[in-house]
Amino acid sequence: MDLTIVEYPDKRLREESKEVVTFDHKLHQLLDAMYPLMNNTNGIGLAAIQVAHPIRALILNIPDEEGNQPDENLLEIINPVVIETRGETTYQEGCLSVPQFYEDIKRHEFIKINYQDRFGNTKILEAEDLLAIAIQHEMDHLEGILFIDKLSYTRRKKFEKEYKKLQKERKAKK
Ligand code: Y12
Ligand code: CO
Repeated sequence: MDLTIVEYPDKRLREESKEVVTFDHKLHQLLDAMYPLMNNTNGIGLAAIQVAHPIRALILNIPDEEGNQPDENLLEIINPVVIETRGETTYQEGCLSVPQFYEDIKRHEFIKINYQDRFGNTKILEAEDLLAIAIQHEMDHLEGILFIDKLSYTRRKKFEKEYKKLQKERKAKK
């Protein structure tokens, strides 16, 4: 399966992702194709909508203390629902759909979710720190929300100007 990352300001990123009801080979094929794309771009999280599949599925691979991302750390999260949150934390986030831009974003420090795995089995996950942040970032994608939507008015204005310039430079390089 050939996948490419949809980049801001593409309107497809603004769609609300649909619940996954069929846990079949097609879903597994999509998840399997998302991994290499995420790994090859140094990503730690990717939602299906970022590869033009607006379904409630996301993958994560949080680096360990040495900065490695072994396959054992891979997480597939389907149809997640938040059941508990606690605390507040700020982290400099980036997104594969908004290349070359990073900004401090406030999130919950702890999150407990209910979700399904690729076979439709229900699971519960308690997460803190970077994993909790990544889950919240990716779950926002399922609602068509990007981390840049959380910037102040002035910061967003500055971002739009800088991003347009970057896009022009990237186009010229191609
Ligand atoms: C903390 C903060 C954000 C998340 C969401 C997942 N975000 C990512 O995985 C971002 C990856 C990323 C990778 C980049 O590197 C390449 O594309 C090679 C990158 O750099 C450029 O765009 C040049 C930007 C973002 C989880 C946890
Ligand atoms: Co993102």
